[in-house]
Amino acid sequence: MGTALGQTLIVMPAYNESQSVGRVVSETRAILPDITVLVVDDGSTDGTADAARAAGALVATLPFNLGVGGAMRVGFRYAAQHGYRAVVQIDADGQHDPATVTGLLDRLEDYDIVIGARFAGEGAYVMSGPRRWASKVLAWTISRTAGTKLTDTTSGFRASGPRAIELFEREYPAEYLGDTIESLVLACRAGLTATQVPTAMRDRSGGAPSHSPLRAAVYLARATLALLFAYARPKAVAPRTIEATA
Ligand SMILES: Nc1nc2c(ncn2[C@@H]2O[C@H](COP(=O)(O)OP(=O)(O)O)[C@@H](O)[C@H]2O)c(=O)[nH]1
Ligand SMILES: [Mg+2]
Repeated sequence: MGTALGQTLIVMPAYNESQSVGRVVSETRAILPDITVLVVDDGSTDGTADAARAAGALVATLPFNLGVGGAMRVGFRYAAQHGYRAVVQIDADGQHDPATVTGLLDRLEDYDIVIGARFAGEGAYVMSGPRRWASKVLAWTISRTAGTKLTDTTSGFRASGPRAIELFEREYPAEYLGDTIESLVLACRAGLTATQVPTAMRDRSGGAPSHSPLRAAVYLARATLALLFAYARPKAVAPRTIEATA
């Protein structure tokens, strides 16, 4: 048994996802009874907040666009203040299957962070070109830091347990790509543990991806830089709960 659904907060970063967010919230709530869904509407201009609310989500509306990392920080802060034991990040475009959330929660028994990894054998999701190579380099480097094999460090489908919530509500990287790569490095260097479970990736159910082909082309350079910055930063102070158990 993993963390109870009643103690789990789903955090859905959303930027102009009015075409899909309602459906994704409804599906998530139908599959996971008792779950609370917090949509962080990041300065959308298309009615994302109303669609999310109509489907039964709590909505935090940011006055202007902060990016996924800034939105996730809001989610972690909310979770910490309201005593949630787990945060699961799910994209608002329908690519992450809520049916696999319980599989992530089960692994939180033994790890602080559980990544829903896209190319660990499930589904047919393929990356191509520089994005694929960047992912391989990053996965290899971060696996060394984490002390375990992680193959998909840029996945936005993740579960975080109590120690990770405590760290991330204080410090969560908000710069481009930091929300996935740098947050993992930050956590592992602070002594938290991470693992992955294979998950299938579905197609977007509407709207447009935020990564254009051009953005994907500069991915390698920026991701490598992001990683260098992550290692250049001083180590984060371990959360209190770690000290208590040490
Ligand atoms: N809060 C916030 N969410 C964003 C932003 N850009 C994208 N997202 C959300 O992040 C999730 C993943 O974005 P997406 O464009 O699908 O990225 P991809 O799946 O990696 O191609 C979706 O739920 C988006 O709505 C942003 O600037 N702010
Ligand atoms: Mg997507």
